[in-house]
Amino acid sequence: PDIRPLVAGNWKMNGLRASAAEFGAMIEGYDDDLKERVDLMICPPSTLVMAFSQIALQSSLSVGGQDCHAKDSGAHTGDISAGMMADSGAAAVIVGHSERRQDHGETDEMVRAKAEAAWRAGLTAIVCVGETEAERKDDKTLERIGAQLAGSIPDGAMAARMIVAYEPVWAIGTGMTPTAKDVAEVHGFIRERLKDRFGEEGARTRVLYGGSVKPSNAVELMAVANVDGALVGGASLKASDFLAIAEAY
Ligand code: G2H
Repeated sequence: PDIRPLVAGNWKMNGLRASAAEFGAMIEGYDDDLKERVDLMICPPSTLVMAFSQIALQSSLSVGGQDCHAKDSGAHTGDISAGMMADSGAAAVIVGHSERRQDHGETDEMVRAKAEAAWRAGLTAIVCVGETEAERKDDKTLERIGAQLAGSIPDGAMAARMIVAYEPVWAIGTGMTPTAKDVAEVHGFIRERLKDRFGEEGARTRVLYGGSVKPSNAVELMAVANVDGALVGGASLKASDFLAIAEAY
């Protein structure tokens, strides 16, 4: 099936109001042609979701959160629910990013509960999976990804509400990227697993590649079979780089 590509920027813990405004001014005028070809999304820190949802009104950008709590409300100091993300203007939320899995001990089960919370709030869940360097060296990549997909994606996933991001942990923020052949192998595997479990919905679910995507490697990575876009970290902070990556489409 024809899948519309998505280039999503993950700002991680970067950006103040001034950077959002600057980014917004740059993105406002982006090429109508580009809008025709690719969807753009920014996932800023929670403090900037509202600011970005204003920017989104002026451009055809959409906005995502970087994480949400698994519960809808309650005594969880410092946490943010999926409903709050939606209320602030987000259309999607990243769950299970390897930095959350590592820094906050998030398990597949927790990620799955967060994805379910995202759906309850009407958000698209962007579920991240990826192997560590040790797992790749041990030839455990597909085994690991298979387990993460099975454990982190809730039953009943539909293409409209679900995005998978493959982010090899060793490629995140390191400047290293897997070869096109390795990306093709993992994305092909993810596609098969999604089809086995969700049928036609799985065939149409977007599978993004993430990990050191930049303007200089975007064309090669985005051309790989079953790569339906990118989740871009560092290079999404600068609007010109972010747009240059989207131009791969
Ligand atoms: C991977 C990616 C964005 P970067 O985490 O999610 O970050 O592009 O900086 O490697």
